[in-house]
Amino acid sequence: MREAIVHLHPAGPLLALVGNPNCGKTALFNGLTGSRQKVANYAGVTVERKEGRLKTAAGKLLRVLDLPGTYSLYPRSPDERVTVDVLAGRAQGEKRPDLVVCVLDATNLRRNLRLFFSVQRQGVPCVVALNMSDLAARRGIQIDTQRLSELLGVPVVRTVATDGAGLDDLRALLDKPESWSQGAIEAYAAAASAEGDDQQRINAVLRELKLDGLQGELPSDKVDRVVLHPVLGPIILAVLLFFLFQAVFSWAEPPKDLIEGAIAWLGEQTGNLLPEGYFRSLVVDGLIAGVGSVLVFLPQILILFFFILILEESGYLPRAAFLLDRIMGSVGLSGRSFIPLLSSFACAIPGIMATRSIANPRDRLVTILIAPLMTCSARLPVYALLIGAFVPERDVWGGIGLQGLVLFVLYMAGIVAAMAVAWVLKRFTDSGRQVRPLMMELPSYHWPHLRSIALGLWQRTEIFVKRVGTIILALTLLLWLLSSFPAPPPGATGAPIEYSIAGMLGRALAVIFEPIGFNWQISLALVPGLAAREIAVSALGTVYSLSATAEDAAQALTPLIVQTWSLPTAFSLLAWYVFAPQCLSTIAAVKRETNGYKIPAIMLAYLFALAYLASWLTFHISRWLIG
Ligand SMILES: Nc1nc2c(ncn2[C@@H]2O[C@H](COP(=O)(O)OP(=O)(O)OP(=O)(O)O)[C@@H](O)[C@H]2O)c(=O)[nH]1
Ligand SMILES: [Mg+2]
Repeated sequence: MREAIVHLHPAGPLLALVGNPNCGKTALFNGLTGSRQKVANYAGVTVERKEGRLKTAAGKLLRVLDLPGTYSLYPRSPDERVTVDVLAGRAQGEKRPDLVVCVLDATNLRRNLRLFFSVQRQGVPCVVALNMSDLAARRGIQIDTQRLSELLGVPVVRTVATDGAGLDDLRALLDKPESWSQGAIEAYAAAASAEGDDQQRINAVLRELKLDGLQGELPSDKVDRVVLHPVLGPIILAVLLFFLFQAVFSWAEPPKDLIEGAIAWLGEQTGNLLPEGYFRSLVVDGLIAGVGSVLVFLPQILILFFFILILEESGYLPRAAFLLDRIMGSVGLSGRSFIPLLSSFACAIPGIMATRSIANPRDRLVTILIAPLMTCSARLPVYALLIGAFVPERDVWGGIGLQGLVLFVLYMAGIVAAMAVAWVLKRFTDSGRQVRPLMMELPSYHWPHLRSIALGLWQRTEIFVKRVGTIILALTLLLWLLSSFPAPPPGATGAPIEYSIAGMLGRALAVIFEPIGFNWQISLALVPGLAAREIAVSALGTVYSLSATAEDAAQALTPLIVQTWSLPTAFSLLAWYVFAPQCLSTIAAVKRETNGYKIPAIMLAYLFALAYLASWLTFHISRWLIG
């Protein structure tokens, strides 16, 4: 065990952050390394190893690993395995850490110390970051860090990861390897002791620190009596979600109008400035009409994320998982799947990654298969465009807008379909019938920090604008190219696009999509939409801008589709977007997570079949109803 004593190599030692889920490891990691990894108030946010760099007070460079949280060194889920493997030096392409910063939640030492002793027994040098010390202090929990350090045999630093308190002390500690190696020697002695003795040691530590009598009601318990109430709880959840969808439409209106106006003005000015020709068409029809039509939806996306961020930070999400556990149980899932599914509202890919915290392999697979049915934020521009164009802006009842209601229904359609698919899958798998009680930690409620919400929204804006500026721009321009060439023969009538490659492709595809009510422009727009769903909007922007014959070329997209599409066509396209696997990166993520082509192939097939069926039904039923 002598080799456990650390030598600082100039190449840079490796430091790993280890601790229970939700104790603040990632917040600490971000503070130490200046990274911006995701932090949220529920267990299982970090599901893979993340690396960063840190400079100590003396200027030494260290590599730092942020790891998924774990309760013990006996992994039950894929994410916990990552941490255990790194600690044991089994992780691929990674040496065993030279130092572990064991992050302990000061408000819950009893449970957190259990992991600490297991880590110490591994013989890796250890220091303790006593995090959440602000919350502990507020609850009257006073911990004598000096005494704790003596009892554990390792240095203890008090930290508040969210505001950076204690980080300097921690950095200073990293320059003194002689102080942490002491822990390793003690750990050697302790290694002889059995696992079963840990409980006694924990009790002894808590007794010494006079923390053993600590119990009593927490502020969170009071809130939970209302939020987890069997009747009130689900009502609060429903109201919350409903309010969210209303807000997406009503709050977004002013900024959306502003952006729309700016883009229209830009198109007009540029159109007047540039001489007639291909270049003007590229800029006005491709760039401004295409890309601009997606950019308009930024406010709505930000409002959605504003709500998601607040839900994540407050600690409400695991509560919602508990409320829905019964319902999810009836379709063979547990509340465990709730957070991965909710994350899929942002994007299916992080949602699919989040399933790594699900211990049961069958549950994990079913959750992966239904995650794409959750309405991701890339669908929002498509939904918002169609709703804005075809659903009148009026109140249904007492301030509830029809547009928000339709959006709510679309989200619900995805959720209901996901539950139905899970239920069908349950019929085919035996283990789906087992009852698995939900064991999930309820974190204490936190007030969301305004700063981290603002930062989160800023990150979202960056992601969106980057998407618009790269993939959406590139594909829109490609589509413009395909739509403009070859040029129509001299003396041809009609819009030039009809003679182009894109025009021909669109008409060929329309054969497949005609039965569900799509015209050739829509069929064409679906193709680049496979790379990113929103591209369908910019593609329609470009295609329609080019299809417009004479003077009305600079018109916005909405009035154009209102004039040319029937209501059943619009509804059918909405139904298509609820189900269709219009996203290649999701398929790639599923392949990665399931190690093969089988599951992604099954997923593609069932989603396409569902989409076609749903659109066909929607188209024909609404045509029959409308007449
Ligand atoms: N008040 C307070 N909140 C904190 C502190 N450290 C972290 N938090 C909050 O605690 C929650 C959990 O923080 P994370 O950094 O995501 O926790 P984690 O240990 O990485 O969690 P997993 O990745 O799920 O294992 C977030 O809401 C943070 O904002 C702290 O010292 N004080
Ligand atoms: Mg984390």
